[in-house]
Amino acid sequence: MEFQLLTNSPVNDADILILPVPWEKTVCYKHGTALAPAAILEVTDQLEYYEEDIAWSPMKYMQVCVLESVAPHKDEIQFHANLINIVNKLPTDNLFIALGGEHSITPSLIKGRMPKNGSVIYLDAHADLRQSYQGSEYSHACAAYQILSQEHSLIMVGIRSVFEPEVQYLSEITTFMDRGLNIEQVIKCINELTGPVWLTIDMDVFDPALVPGVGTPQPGGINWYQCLDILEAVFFNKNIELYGMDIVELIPEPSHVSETIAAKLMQKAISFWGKAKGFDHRKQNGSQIIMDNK
Ligand SMILES: [Mn+2]
Repeated sequence: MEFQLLTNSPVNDADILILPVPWEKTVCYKHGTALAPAAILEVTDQLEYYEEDIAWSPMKYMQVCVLESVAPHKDEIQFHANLINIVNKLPTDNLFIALGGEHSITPSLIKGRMPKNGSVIYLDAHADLRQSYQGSEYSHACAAYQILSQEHSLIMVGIRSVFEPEVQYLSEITTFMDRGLNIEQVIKCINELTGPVWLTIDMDVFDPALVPGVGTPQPGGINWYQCLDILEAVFFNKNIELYGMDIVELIPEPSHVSETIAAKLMQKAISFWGKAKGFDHRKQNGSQIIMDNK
């Protein structure tokens, strides 16, 4: 698979690593998230190379590699062990973006890639703080609890569906409930972060009128520009080290709007990261140039 139909660079040369993780095991309502990585990458073909917010063409300056998809496994414990092992061996001097699959992949991605005592910015409609769900502690409903168990702190944004016993945890972590969300306060909180950071975006954080293609939709939700404001705050904070991000819980749908939003979100992340790292002042040796010279 490719990003914007660009030839994949060797893993060690790539500035951007994209890992498809089509894992779907514990979803409880609508199915299809295993199809999301391929659907998101397919619609990247419809995006312009030029990114209008920063006003540059990031792929003229950066090389991209879409890695081989992580294979599913009938045993979920084995699957997560494989996933941790795969991401642990990848080079770290890059922007790492995993495409889910369900939200249960996030704790394993973090475990394989980020040192302890980091901060995880968690955009989601649901609190995901159950200790186990339907017999599995690897359920997508437990992802945030697993992250807490790994000794990371959480900043949760967009929450609007909570199981009563989760309330106790929510009160102990930084939580921005969806109703009355003050995006300036979220940005202030992100600006104050230091050290290791991970960004996880459950696509159900968006208004389902905007992104209907999710497994467990909830009314309310953030809009496109609020999400971009959060993204900018993360990528332009020079006091953090971003170990990676993931986009999860998308289900491709007939209009392709949901997967287009996920694809453009990925492009914005690449653009903001590249700009913050000063790639726009480097030699033009990116995937787009390599392709044009072929
Ligand atoms: Mn979630």
